[in-house]
Amino acid sequence: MLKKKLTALAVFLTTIMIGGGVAMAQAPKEWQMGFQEAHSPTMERIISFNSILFWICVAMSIFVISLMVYIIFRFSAKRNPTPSKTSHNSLIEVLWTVIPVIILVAVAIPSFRLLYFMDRTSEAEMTIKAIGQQWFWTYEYPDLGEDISFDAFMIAEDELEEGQIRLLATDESVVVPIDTNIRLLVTATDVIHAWAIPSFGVKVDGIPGRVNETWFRVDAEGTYYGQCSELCGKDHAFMPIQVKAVSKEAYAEWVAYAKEEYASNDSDSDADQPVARLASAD
Ligand SMILES: [Cu+2]
Repeated sequence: MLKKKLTALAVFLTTIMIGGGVAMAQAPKEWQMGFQEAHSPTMERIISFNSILFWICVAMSIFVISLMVYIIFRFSAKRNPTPSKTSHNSLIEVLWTVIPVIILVAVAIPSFRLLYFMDRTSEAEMTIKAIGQQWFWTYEYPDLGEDISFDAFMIAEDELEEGQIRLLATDESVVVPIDTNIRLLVTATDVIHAWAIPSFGVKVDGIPGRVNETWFRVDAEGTYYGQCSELCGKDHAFMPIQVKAVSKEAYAEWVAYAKEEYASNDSDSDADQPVARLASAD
């Protein structure tokens, strides 16, 4: 039994070390333009929908700017000393109403389709509950059946270790298996927070007294970072989210570890997660 526990711990620690160092991590980069890489179906669709919208914007901008340049040039006071008195043109007025309507409807259809796609999955294989608090996240794994629950605090700047990212690394990670449909439930205990991971295309408000739902399916092992995305008070910027996606085998090992470490935790686990770790100096 003890040997089994130790093996589980060793595998888990290896996973953590790999996850924290060499393995792929999705976080903001200096001078980054655009999105972080997509690693969940929702984000893949957001990025492809965004590129359609982008080219529609480019086409419209070119069209409008060319018209303006033409008008400024062709109808200047010098080239057009006696302006025409035209004030109505039914054909043009119908066109500049109908064409934008067609464009808006054409954009709305894929937009709503995506909205419903990200809303929920009918085939969730597991559930994670994220609870926003001032100012950290509590996670529960209700499927594991043993009241698995833990808090994740940001690691303060002066406690950062090699490979940990300032303002994004947390002391405990949300560990998930790859290639698994994960239902995410989000709520809060005090004020409104929002659980967000750019690479997953997830951004869901956690509202006291309500449970919001979304889902994600991670396609690659690695560490994914996000932040609370609803202004929630003075340490809003200091309650990041760190997700470690691991193979299904490593996840099974982690579950064994979690059942030992986090099951119905009350007093003892608070010892290594003091509130003092929060960035607040006051
Ligand atoms: Cu918050």
